Amino acid sequence: PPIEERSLWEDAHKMLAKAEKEGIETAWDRLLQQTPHCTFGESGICCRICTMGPCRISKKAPLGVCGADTDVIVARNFGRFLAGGAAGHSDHGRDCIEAFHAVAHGETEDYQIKDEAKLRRIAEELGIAVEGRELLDIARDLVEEFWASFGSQRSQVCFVSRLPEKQQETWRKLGITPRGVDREITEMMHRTHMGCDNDAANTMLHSARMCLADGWAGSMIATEISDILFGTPKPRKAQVNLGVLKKDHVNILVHGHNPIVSEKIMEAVNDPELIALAKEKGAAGINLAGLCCTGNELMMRQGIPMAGNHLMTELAIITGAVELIVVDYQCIMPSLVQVGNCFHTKMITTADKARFTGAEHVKFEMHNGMDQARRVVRMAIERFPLRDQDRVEIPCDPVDIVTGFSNEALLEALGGTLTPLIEAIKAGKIRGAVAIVGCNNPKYKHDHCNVNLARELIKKDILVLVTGCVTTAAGKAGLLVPEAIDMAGPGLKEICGALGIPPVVHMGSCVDNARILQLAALLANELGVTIADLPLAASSPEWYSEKAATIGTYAVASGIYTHLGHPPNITGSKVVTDLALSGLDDLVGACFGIEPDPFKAADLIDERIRQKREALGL
Ligand code: BF8
Ligand code: SF4
Repeated sequence: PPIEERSLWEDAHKMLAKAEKEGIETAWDRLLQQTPHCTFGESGICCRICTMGPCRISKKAPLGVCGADTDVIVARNFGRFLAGGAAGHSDHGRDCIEAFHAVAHGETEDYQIKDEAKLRRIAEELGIAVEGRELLDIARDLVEEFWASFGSQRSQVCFVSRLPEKQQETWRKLGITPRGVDREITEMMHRTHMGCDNDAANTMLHSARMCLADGWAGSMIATEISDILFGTPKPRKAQVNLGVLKKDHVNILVHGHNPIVSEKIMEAVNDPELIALAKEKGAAGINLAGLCCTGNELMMRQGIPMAGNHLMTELAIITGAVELIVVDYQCIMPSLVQVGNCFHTKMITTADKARFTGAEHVKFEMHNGMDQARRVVRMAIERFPLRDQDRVEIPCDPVDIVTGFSNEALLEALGGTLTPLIEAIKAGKIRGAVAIVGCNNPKYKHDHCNVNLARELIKKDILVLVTGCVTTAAGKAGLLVPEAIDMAGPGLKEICGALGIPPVVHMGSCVDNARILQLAALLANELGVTIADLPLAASSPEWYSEKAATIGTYAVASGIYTHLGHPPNITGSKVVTDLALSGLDDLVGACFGIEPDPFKAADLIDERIRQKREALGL
């Protein structure tokens, strides 16, 4: 498509034009080369699970060599797809426990406990004695509790206790109460080996269980520990888009997911010695900006600006103003190495589990995080004299946003209890809430669906919560500031206006969707119902990743109707598709809905919220 049709944004248009002029390839070019996509893969009916195959299902050949039919093949492929997502989030959570463990056992001076009150509160919630005990004693017990949620074989993961009893009962009856994170993921790999779970519906139920382990443990533990170690987010101002890069500064981008690396880079950037070195090299200072989810983590807690979301990552380098990009893991396009090579931009990897050929590896460990961060920042400064200022183009001015709405901050804005929110919902001033989450995908006009869905929903007096890459979209559209209430319906405008919050509320990164699960559970407990009874929904309009599908599945399994812009690769199976689009509704009280058009999607979600309100007698 022409450049204007590839993205909603001016900064993207300008960088795409620059890429074209300078002959730099981007995801959009490669999508064209890959189109049309293989229809067997797209509908999920290609099986590569054993070497009697690969098998692909057609009219002529309706069964694989082993006899597996299209339903079994689709369910197995989808189960493994979801396992990838659950493993990604949860292994991020595991790294957070590693850091927390090192702090609790005095093995590092590079990380500390920033939110003592939250540590005590969560320990108490999980039944750990806190009265009269040393902080690190409590921390060590909490670490063990978290490890147990990964390694446990028989007991449920820790935060299932946050759910209403009635909902826990539903899960027990269905056999989907998640045990240890690692057990559920391993079992999925076992079930989908040739000759094991050959019943599509049964595989799907285990998918639900495994994704719940991610939502209510892997991701939730990641969020809670990140708050304990780096501070629980509070509302604060920040800025978004490529305009946050500075022509006269050393520009460093952090990309990936885990704040354990990016928080240290942020500290190093503020080191007076390194700032002096940058000035020696001719720069006015050092500028740090985020990309994707680690950008969300830094923005939520520290107000560090956000350069862009998933499809902006290549384009950020194309400004020519980036000295260095430092990454940990997930959603990092390997092409960034090549795009960086078109400029003076250096790419640094930090995790042994995510190395990129052509990038330099600076391994971050618990005991050396600060030293390594300084080393990386020094490397960035050394690159500054190599920059060709004639090729630099910073395409726009930044847009202001307000971020930092953890549940703790939301409760504070509400005056300490959920009552004002519940009253507003009962009165129909806020008709419901929708979490718009997830990614970009070059198959869509970048951010068109993310932004327009949010705009349509707030017009209908529906509060919107955003995380992940939708955050940057909403921010660029001017939706993350209190003044955005002028775009909202009258009820939402009144309530958000009185509270001084935006109608679209930023709740964090993708693992922070756990905050939304917790909020849903708090509301359900307060009202004496289950999450499935609430006027809530979720949406991932432009999703691309395994993790996004896992989030969607744990949302549905938790009772939250979830809209997706396009289906996963499951359409080759009627059993799996029907379960996803309606069957799950009978089991867990929610299902998926598919609609690529954001305006129609808003109506679909609105109708669901209307039904939920009606069932509650509202
Ligand atoms: O975990 S929203 S493109 S960056 S997968 Fe990735 Fe999607 Fe962005 Fe964060 Ni989430
Ligand atoms: Fe073919 Fe069955 Fe092997 Fe899959 S598991 S590749 S369907 S023989």
